[in-house]
Amino acid sequence: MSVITRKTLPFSGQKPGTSGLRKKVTVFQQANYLENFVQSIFDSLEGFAGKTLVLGGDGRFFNREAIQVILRMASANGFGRVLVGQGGILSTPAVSCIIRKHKAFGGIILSASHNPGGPKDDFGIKYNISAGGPAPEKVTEAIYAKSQVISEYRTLDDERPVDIDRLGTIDLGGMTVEVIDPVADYAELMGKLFDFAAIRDLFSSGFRIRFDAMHAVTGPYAKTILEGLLGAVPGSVVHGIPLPDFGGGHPDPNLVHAHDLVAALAAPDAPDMGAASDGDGDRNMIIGRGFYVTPSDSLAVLAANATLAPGYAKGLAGIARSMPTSQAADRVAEALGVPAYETPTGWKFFGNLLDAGRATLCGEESFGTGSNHVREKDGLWAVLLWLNILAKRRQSVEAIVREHWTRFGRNFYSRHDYEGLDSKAAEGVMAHLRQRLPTLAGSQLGGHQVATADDFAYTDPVDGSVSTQQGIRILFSDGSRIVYRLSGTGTEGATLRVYIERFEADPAGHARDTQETLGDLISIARDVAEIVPRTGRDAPTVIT
Ligand code: G16
Repeated sequence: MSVITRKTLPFSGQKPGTSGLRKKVTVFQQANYLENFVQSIFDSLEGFAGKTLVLGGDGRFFNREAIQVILRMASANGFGRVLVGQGGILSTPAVSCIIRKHKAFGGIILSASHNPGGPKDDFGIKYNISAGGPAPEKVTEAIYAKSQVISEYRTLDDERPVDIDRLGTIDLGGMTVEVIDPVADYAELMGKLFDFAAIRDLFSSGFRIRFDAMHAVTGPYAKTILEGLLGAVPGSVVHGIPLPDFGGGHPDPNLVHAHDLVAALAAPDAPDMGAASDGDGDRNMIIGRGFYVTPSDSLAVLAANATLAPGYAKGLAGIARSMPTSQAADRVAEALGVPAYETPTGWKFFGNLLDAGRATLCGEESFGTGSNHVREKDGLWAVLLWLNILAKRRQSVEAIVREHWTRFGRNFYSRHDYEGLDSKAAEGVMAHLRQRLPTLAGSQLGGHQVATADDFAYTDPVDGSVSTQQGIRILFSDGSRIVYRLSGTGTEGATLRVYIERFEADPAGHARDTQETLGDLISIARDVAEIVPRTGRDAPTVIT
């Protein structure tokens, strides 16, 4: 077996988005497409000779083929060892956990997260650094720059596939391939953070959960931890077998795509808690009996109660949220007397705050919550922290959230997505808003006073790096907000996201319907951005 160099030509558009490079499977299947990107990753890194790489994915279509290509290229480029999940399976938070525990140089995750999978759907690839988190912008920019000038890549001449289904160690051209149990390291870490004995008691007292793994990567993790280690009744984990096309579903845990779960929690015999996770296991949705918890509220509740879990008993150093996420968590930070951070969308922006010990909990409106235990958001972690809190408080999910609102006030919040827009039209909406910014501040919009309006820019407090054009914000003097940004994770056309928020301190107003409460701001948001005339859409495709 020997190393060979193959000639290639650059592909345009190998630019990582919010979370890695995501494209249609058919794009990745073009000769040299994956190889070019992988070589561009390796060419952007220094000092990995003889070191360890972690490799795995969410099991979607093309996962296995991509793993074989990357193993050969990792060997040819000089890595000493690759830890690969059995069957090619590793959830995104598990990769982060394994990189940290085994002090690996970095990791490659194969996933397009919550996007559908299958021959005609999406695939993705992402590089994570030695701290366990997504590569920061300067690395992803370097990868892109390399991809635009690449002329050759290194691989092995022997293309016989490595057996990734049997646990153990194999030599591949002088590099060690270690096929590992995808769940073990992660489950061990969860056992250190949470009071498993208290959660076992909760389940043995008759508490029931329905965890919908959506035929994505979390199935094996949830089965081992919830049913195996914690004693949830067998069958609590549904759609638990990872499938290459996610069973034809859309592995996005929200009210639209996890409709089965929503219906089960609304039924007369509903379990006490429902939860779902996405394609690669980093997102989560939490529901009580007939009661949906918004991701922003979930972050705030978890932060306010985190000390009930042993891993957080000493308190939080700070709480970070992405800019479009509701300000509910800021109120908790204020009450706890710890700093609140507002970062651009994308988990990578939390990495420095976590590494520097400035933030302990982080969260995003896009169904992501996590902590300093790894450097990715973590779906099952959020479920376990909720279970730990429920085990200690012995109240329903709904009662805990309602008490939270009574104490902190309620941030009514909703996100309206316009998916599959013509890219030019979507960019036109953003350009129009940017042009209007100077005249918005101080103006009245439908009876609401605009305090400020800007295009969000972020200066990282740890390394001073600056990220601009991170979303248009209209901030009203009563604390309400409208935020607009274009999704950075789609693979077809453009998706415009509009985030609407209004604060209500008075408990008498907390029971109101969210869309109704936000009604006037929703109309303002549509009109200011000229969404209907510019996109031809008179309603969003998804409302969460
Ligand atoms: C990714 C990032 C998240 C981010 C989300 C936003 O999530 O990891 O940090 O909040 O994208 O997506 P968009 O740009 O479409 O609004 P994931 O779960 O897709 O990796």
